[in-house]
Amino acid sequence: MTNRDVDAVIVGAGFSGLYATHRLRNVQGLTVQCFEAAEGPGGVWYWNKYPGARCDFESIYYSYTFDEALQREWRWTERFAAQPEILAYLNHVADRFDLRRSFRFNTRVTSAVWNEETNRWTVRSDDGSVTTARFFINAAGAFSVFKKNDFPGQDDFHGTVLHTSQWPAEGVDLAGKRVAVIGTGSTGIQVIQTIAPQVGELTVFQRTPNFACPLGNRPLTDEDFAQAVADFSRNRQESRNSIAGAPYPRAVRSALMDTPEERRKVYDEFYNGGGFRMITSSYYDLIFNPVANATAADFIREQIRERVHDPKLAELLCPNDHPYGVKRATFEINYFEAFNLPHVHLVDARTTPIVRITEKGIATTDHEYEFDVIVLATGFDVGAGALARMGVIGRGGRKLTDHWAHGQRAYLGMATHGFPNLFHINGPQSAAALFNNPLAIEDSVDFVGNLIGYLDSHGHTTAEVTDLAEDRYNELVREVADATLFPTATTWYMGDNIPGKPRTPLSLFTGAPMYRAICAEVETTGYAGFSFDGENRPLSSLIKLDGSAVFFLAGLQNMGAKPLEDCTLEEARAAMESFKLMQLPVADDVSIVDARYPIDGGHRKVRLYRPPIEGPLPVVVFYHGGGWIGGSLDLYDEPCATLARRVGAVVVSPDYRLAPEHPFPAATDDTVAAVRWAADHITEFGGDPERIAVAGESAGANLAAVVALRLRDEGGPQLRAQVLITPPVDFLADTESRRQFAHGPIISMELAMRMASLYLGDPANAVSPHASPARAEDLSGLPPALVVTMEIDPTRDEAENYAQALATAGVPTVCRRIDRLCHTAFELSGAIPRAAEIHTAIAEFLTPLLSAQRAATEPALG
Ligand code: N01
Repeated sequence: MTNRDVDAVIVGAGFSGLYATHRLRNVQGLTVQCFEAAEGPGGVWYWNKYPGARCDFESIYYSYTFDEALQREWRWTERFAAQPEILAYLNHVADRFDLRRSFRFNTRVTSAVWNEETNRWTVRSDDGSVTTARFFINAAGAFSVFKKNDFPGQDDFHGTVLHTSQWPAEGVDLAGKRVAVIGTGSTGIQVIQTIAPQVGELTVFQRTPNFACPLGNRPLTDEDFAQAVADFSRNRQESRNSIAGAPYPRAVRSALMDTPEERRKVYDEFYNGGGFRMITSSYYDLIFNPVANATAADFIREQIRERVHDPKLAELLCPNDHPYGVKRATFEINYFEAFNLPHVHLVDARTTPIVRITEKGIATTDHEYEFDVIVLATGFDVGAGALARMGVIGRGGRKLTDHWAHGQRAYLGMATHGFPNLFHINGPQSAAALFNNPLAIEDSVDFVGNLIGYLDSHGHTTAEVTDLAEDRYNELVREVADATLFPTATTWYMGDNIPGKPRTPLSLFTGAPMYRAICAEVETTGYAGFSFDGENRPLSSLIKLDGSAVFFLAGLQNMGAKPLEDCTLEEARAAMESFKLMQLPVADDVSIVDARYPIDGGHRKVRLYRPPIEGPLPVVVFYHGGGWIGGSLDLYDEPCATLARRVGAVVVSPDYRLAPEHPFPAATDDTVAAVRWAADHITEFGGDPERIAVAGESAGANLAAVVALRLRDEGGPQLRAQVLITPPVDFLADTESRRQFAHGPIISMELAMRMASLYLGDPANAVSPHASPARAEDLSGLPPALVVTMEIDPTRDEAENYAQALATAGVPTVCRRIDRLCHTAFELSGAIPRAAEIHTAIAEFLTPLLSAQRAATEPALG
């Protein structure tokens, strides 16, 4: 066999390998050598020829989008195509784009070694050839290694044992036979429902019952197809912006917002709607809120009980040890009805586990069953199992298997530290598990293709993810998983369906739009997290961000929430209020009363929060955020009640006039008036007027800083302290953080500027110290300050500069930067658990300053 030197070696001829070959060879003009162990193209769709194998994503979505003509010319015959049709499609693609000539079929890669002298991969294959290449592309897929049989005794069996992914191409005659199926995942369900009517006796060994929902398959009519063709470009666009990568209706409500009757209607519609709609389109909180999830789980169990005649059997088929959706959603066609057939039996392999395969069949802990055929539908060593078996050795002689000894990890699911110029397509920790695979594959290949283009156009030789980036991304994947219910079950999603395999989430569980946004940010920041010829690029914002915040932002994207920049004033106000849904419950031992404070001859509302503590308490007057144009007392109920408990203070939260209806300086007049009212009236509410601090978040923090200035200059009352959480303090600031986080998250500079201009009215007001306190000539004599900043926030640097200026002016100042959090984390306590760190910082700062002892020994500062 001739040895070759090429630009790229590609392994695999499934959806990934075929598109990678087209993109790198036909579009980018690289030379490629591709390997495939099978005799032809198809990947999983080549190997999985078991009876009933079928895609559970609609085929008009589960297909390539890179070529308009291809989309139009391939006429799918069913809504959910069966394996032979998908295999035919992939063969058609191979021919249409002339891909076969780049492949060596029936050939396995046996080793791939990085040569540090030549900066090339040396790839050996079992046909004896040696190929050298700049790039090594792992397109072997996540499901190419099937799970090793757990059961001893397979060789003793006198009948046939078949794994579903090794099904003979010529088929197996099961008519009249005694057949066992082990496993009731996506595959087992398809096999069982398909062979049940054909076989003599069917015995299903079920360890974990499944929340299977109807697939909803039917022939694709000419009308359906014409419609699909007409909608292709819109659908593809919409798909990439939707959680699962298909244009399904978006879930925009919590399951807990609806009555049981309303929920039933929703579940009825989506249960019967087919495909992934039940999980992606009904309610947005099924995947992270156990109470919401239980409503869907109950509904599905009810359907099972209605469909299976024998109540005991129905109960056995009802999943009850994991939430709905945390194991990969499964779909069925009359699966449950199969168990109504007299020759179909169910063995509960959890209470009576399988012990071994015997000469005659299968022995469990209480019985030996006799069979002619045993079908193993026991799943796969999911992830980059195939690559791990290829003897991959990277820089410094490091084996990939050693690198992954504690779990498979890959930056963006595409790159591994220590393995330069090796790229995975939909590798471990990509978002592919919840993302329409052909689209995910196109995105991943395009990213790699662009990265190779970037390398070449910038004269670089190698690209490798940095150690830091790989670690941080792995941590992000774990943090996102922890924000969901996925870790509550043992699954291939969590990497632990194989005994002994380390538990690592194998997917980023954000849904497609956030994963795509992360990749886009990496790309537009010059491949953040990569190292080019040893020169490291820093991490990008979304990768640094706490996983719970990323998951929250992903939720907004999945719902199709309008970016605040695109909202009208009313929409922006409503969007801000909706954050209330993302808060912990308000502490119920904090008493809340409303009162009124006078301003300009009228009155405004003020809300007081008192914790269950005896005696006159210190007072914190807290100003809510909302960009001076929105926010409300209601929105800040939870942060204020928590603050009251954590500090042991009466928290006074005044309403103030908002822009643009009431531009600057209306809000500052109101906030000053509110403190004065508190000083005069707080004893009526159990507060101590001698111990008052002001605090605020975001725009409210700006107002708190201004209040401190004005009270100093306008005759008090004296304040004990000021707490400024993410304060914008200079409308004209030109800082690194404003540039670095110009696009957010949450607050972009475009939005900040728009809100600022509504608030300021006349732009000349920007220089007033009552709008931009950082511009005050003298900061001395102000009360002690706590400035809390978030690492990933455009206001970070101006706030930290202000803290520095306060300290320079002699004001006792503490500046706390909370790493990896973003603007507005303070009011997202339910979504971002680390918001509690802000309260901790405030309590640590305020408790000594507001203590009664301090009042007895020294006068309040200020
Ligand atoms: O594998 P699985 P799969 N004793 O791991 C059971 C894709 N797919 O081949 O849950 C007894 O999901 C195991 O039980 P438990 C899809 O992504 C797609 O079905 O571990 N039972 C489980 O019931 C899917 O997720 C399509 O307790 C044992 C089953 O075997 C992925 O492939 C179609 C056992 C394995 O389920 C894998 O699905 C088919 C033991 N020792 C598959 N070991 C499409 O439609 C395992 N089990 C696109």
